[in-house]
Amino acid sequence: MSDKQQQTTADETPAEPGRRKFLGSAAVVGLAGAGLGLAACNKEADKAPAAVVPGKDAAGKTAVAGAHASGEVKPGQLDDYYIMSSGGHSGEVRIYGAPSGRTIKRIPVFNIDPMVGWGITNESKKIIGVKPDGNPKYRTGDTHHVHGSYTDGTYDGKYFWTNDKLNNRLARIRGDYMECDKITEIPNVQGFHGMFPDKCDPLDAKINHTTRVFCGGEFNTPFVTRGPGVRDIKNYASLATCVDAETMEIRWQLKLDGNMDLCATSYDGKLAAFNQYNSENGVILGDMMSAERDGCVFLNIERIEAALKAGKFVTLGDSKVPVIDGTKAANADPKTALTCYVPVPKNPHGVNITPDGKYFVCAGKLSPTATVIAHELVLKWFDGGLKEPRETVVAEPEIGLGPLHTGFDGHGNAYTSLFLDSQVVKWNIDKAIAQFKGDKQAQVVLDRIDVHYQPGHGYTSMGETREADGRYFNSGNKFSKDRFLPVGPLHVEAEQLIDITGAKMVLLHDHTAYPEPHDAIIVRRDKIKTKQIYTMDEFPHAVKDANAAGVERKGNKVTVRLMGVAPNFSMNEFTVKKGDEVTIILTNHDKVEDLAHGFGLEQYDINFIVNPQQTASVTFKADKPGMFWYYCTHFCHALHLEMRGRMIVEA
Ligand code: CUK
Ligand code: CUA
Ligand code: CA
Repeated sequence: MSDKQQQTTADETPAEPGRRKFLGSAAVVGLAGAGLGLAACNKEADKAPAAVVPGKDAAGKTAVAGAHASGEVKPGQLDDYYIMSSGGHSGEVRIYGAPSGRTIKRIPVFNIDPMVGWGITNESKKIIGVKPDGNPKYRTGDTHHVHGSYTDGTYDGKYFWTNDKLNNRLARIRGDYMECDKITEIPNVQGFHGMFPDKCDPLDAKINHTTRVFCGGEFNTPFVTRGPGVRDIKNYASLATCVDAETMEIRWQLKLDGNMDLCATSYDGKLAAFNQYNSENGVILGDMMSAERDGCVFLNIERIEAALKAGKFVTLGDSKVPVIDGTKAANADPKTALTCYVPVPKNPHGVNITPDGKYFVCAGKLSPTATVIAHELVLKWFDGGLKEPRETVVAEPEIGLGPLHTGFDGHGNAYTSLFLDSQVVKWNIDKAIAQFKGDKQAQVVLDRIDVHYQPGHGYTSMGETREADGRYFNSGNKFSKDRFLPVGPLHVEAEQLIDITGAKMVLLHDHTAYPEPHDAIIVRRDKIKTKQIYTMDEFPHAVKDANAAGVERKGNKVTVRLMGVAPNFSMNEFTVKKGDEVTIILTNHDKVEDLAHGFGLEQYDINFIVNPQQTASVTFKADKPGMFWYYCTHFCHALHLEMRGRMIVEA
């Protein structure tokens, strides 16, 4: 960060007179703070990064400003972290490296991707679902959140999930191949937005890993599906959905007052929290903003599961999913309530839990505050030990304008994105609690940094786990004007990586993201163990050898079994008849890492790849007579261009 920028931060203080003051004090703290200050960071940055265990410094201690502290990853060096990022209305999930910001992978999920053949191959269509005409049931999606599976309160690298706000689906990505393996459509909801896996099972102390994924319905939706009733908002409600992490089947839905936006789960498995901005149940903006307070609703998982077991549910329309009543009216008695509605200021956005599991932080959006709710007090309310849900609030500091999402460093500090201020604010949770109790001297806000511009999500390295390490905060900014070369009307998004190891935040670099990511997680690289080569046996239809390869006809159904070995397909030519339904099955026999083959079929709109030892297939109608080249689309060999053959379609 330049001094000029520092200066700008300090000078732009119209909204908050105290800002100038604390910045002055923060500088002192920075100098006094055990070598963690700005100067120390910069010194580290000048050194060539040493080879270290991710998250540790060279001596094996938890890294402060260790390898790659400057944000530079030199050629040939690997990043320390994976950023698993949503792709917004591109419908995909992306993987970036941190600290470099390099894009390492794009994982097609709800979109169609010709590069890998997602939505084109039979295997991917089976996951997406198809219409009667054989085309994918949906072509588009809108991913906002990516969260990983947990064991012992930290990532186990097994699965990652993402939501589709547009067509209301939950998708799972396998951590070993980093590919989508299951998609579940959620009935009865619209605007499936917040999503979070649980971290252990409150019903079984032995289960310390993720078994459920909670999904929020942001838009209030009619409970009647036909007739004039669909206009009457009295029929509207929102549902939270619980999906089984392993089978990806829906376990239950819970009817709630207001709506559900983002989600966070407790480390003990007992609670799932959703912030609500539309407690008014409005359908126009003015109505949604009319109340001074909305809420953060807590789900008592143990009691909901018990209600399910006791058969206390209904079903809706054609759906067989059990719907349990979690509305306020039905849950007035805390001792039996399934839900606790905690009032928080105006249209909150975002709820996050601290790495020690003690507090939920719900940001204000239209209020300049963040509300801190104590986990143990929510449980106390459920035990009948508190009069009002609001008594669970232990702090509500003013932190800046348009607070949205909060990350944590594992040292008691929170980092909240301020959309309107175009800043990230660092504040201390214990100090906020002290201030709430009446300590007027408590210095809650510790630092601010300008970001460019208007941040949405921000998240810290390992910040959603017990292993939050306080190294990086990535700010996902929604606007990037003047930050990159102009490329016409559509602007790329500006992601900014911030070093949070010191008392003051330091901007390391900007990197770009194709529109438009929302949430992401930063996962230490040792948590993820991928496989670079498939096993041929994973594919029951693999074309294993020359005996299995060839053309098989059954009536007008023709199956063409091909093997790919660089730089050859096992057949240079095959013949079918016009009107045949042709299935092409291609197995990549190369075992070399990074050696993929592609299959493009001229004028038939077919395009997919097979990674080493993978099998994929496509089915199409041979409706055009003539000769059509098929060729390898993925550069595999010096003779890659020669890797091709002819499909003859006889009239
Ligand atoms: S939401 Cu986009 S910035 Cu969909 Cu998580 Cu807050
Ligand atoms: Cu095979 Cu290019
Ligand atoms: Ca509201």
